[in-house]
Amino acid sequence: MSTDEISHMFKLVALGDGAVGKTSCIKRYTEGSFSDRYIMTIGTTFALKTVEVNMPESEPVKARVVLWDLAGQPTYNELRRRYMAGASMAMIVYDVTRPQTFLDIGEWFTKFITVCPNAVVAIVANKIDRADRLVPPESGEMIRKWLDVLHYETSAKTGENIDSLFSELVARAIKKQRKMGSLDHAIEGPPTGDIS
Ligand SMILES: Nc1nc2c(ncn2[C@@H]2O[C@H](COP(=O)(O)OP(=O)(O)O)[C@@H](O)[C@H]2O)c(=O)[nH]1
Ligand SMILES: [Mg+2]
Repeated sequence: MSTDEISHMFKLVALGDGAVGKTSCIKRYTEGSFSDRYIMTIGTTFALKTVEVNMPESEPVKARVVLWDLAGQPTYNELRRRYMAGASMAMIVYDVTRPQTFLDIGEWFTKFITVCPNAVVAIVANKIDRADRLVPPESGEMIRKWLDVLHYETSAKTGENIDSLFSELVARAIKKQRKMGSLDHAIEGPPTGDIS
């Protein structure tokens, strides 16, 4: 696949409490693999993925996504802001077996949307393969309506809904960019024509 066919570049950040499955979701999506071992990510890791998205009413679009994966929760606001800055999309992940990680979603959302008010956000209920699930699907539905975001139920282990999550994020980001582009144009006003 040659680079010149790629028409969009996006930054995606993974957010959410520790051990909810951020790294696992990214790994499943970019490498198609999963590990049961918990390896704490050190620092920030990046993954690259080229995505072809079928858009309604236009040709398929090729986009390159840089996925940013930060280890732990940065305690310094400035560090967290720099990590989030310039992102077109965020996935905010919680673990359906740990209710506290669900309760923390609101805070992650507020922090992110303050830095990137125009980004597309997906709230991700991960580990749905687990039999000891405690956070019901209804809670996710509630947060989807409340925050007006995308909501996906996933398992990085089985791969369920992982591809659709990322495809939808990219498709929404492309749509948003197109809309914003035409807005810019509207603000600039119509071309004034030749002054010769
Ligand atoms: N059963 C199950 N375990 C998962 C899933 N996603 C992640 N895990 C496990 O949860 C732990 C933390 O995952 P990790 O991706 O490192 O979390 P992170 O700290 O948010 O990046 C690891 O032991 C993973 O194997 C999932 O969908 N199902
Ligand atoms: Mg991680």
